[in-house]
Amino acid sequence: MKEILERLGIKEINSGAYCGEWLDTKGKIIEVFSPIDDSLLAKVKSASAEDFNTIMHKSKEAFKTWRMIPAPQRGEIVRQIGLELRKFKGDLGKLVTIEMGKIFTEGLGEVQEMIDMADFAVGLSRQLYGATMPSERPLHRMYEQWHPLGVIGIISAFNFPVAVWAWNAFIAGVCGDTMVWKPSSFTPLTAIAVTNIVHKVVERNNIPKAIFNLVIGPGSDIGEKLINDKDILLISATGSCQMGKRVHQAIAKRYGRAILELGGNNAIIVMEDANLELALKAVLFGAVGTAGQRCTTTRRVILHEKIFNAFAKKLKSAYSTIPIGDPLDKNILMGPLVDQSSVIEYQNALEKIKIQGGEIFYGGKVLNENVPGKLYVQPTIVIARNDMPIVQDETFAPILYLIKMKDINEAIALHNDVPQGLSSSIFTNNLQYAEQFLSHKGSDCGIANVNIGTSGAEIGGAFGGEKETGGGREAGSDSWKAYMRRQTNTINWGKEMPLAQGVEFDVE
Ligand code: UN1
Repeated sequence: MKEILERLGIKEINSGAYCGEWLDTKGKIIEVFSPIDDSLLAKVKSASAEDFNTIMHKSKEAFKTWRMIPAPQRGEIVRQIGLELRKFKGDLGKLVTIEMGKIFTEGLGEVQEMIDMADFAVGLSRQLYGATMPSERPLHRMYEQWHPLGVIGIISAFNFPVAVWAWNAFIAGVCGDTMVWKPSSFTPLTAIAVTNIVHKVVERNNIPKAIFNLVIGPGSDIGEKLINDKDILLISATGSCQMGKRVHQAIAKRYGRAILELGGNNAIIVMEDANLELALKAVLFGAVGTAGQRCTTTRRVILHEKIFNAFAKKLKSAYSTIPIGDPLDKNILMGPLVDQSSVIEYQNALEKIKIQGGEIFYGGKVLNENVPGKLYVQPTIVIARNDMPIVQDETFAPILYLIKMKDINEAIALHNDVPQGLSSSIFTNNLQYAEQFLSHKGSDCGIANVNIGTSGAEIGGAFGGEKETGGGREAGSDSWKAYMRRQTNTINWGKEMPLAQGVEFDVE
């Protein structure tokens, strides 16, 4: 453990501000504890207002040079970061597990997601295409080009402490932006480790140093500065719907741009003809994986009445065999929640479930035996109705609601009847059901799958969702466009001055 921290450059007390160099920060000390056993991992001296200003200043200066470096050369820097990440995959994956509690295979998967993102961004650095469109005027050429935007802000959550940064940072990097990253206060060490890896690459290349910057501090202080700074032209924020609303309002006030990736209330519909074994596997990973702390976690299973009892029974018996404990142990499938407030949220949700008429079908207890710490809970199955207020909310814990339906129309109606719209899926072998689910009158989510679960999306697609999920898209496809400034250019290479739409304005 000590060696891992050392290899990743984590000291006993770490600076919480980086802009090409680590600043001698002046803010409050954050103590970082492992949710596994409550042990103290290290301390971070958070950034002060002055440190934040230094970062902003350097970041804006760096942008002036970085934007003029050809995109494929910017891609080369991201390629080198990807190579370094490959070297540190084991250590960084382990630190993810130690700092936020997901099981080690998921910690490794998260670093792999960063590596995949780096590869994607390197290719993208040669494909920032703009379109050419026919001008309606003779001897005119019209086209669009994409310019770097400026300094962008990245606010990431504890549950994907490094991958979500990579989604944003590698795309923004090849797009020619510089950036300021504010990680969750639960997971500053992985952010410092990643920044140390980036630093190696920045140091050995002849590029401005303050491209991939980091600022650590409380949301109420540093977070507020970030979202209100008019020089940050885009904020990409991941977190709860409440946080997103605050961020969005602050950004709207100053005409900034936002990519919001907020809460989900993801459901799997299981039709009467579905392969139940397949559906069971997907529900288990979706609901129990990462201890229910993904934005893509499966929170509702909408079951056809004909298979409701059979599926619920199978699920219950699978839940009873899930090994819970130290997430570094490879036999364990579910680790702890991230902190005490999450455990309290889990307990409060269970109280509300009872009051609102839900039936706790399995689980519902905080574990205090045979686990190494205080943050372990039982994954929980609840038989519920979709319109219960608690079901409409995202509780960031492993609580799964089973909801009964009688046909595909009711299934889709229930599915869409929540405020959030991130990820969704249907299990069926019936082509008509599947296509209806994917059609304009089907799932209203940003992600809709057939015969695979709601979580664990690949980076190649655009990631994000609708309604209170915030509408942003990150990672693959053409998500990069939000990180750039589109410019439409029309060039007259003739000797006349014709006007568009046939307007005549000739002075005699
Ligand atoms: C998140 O929980 O914020 O699709 C992101 C998934 C992961 C990303 C989740 N690739 O579950």
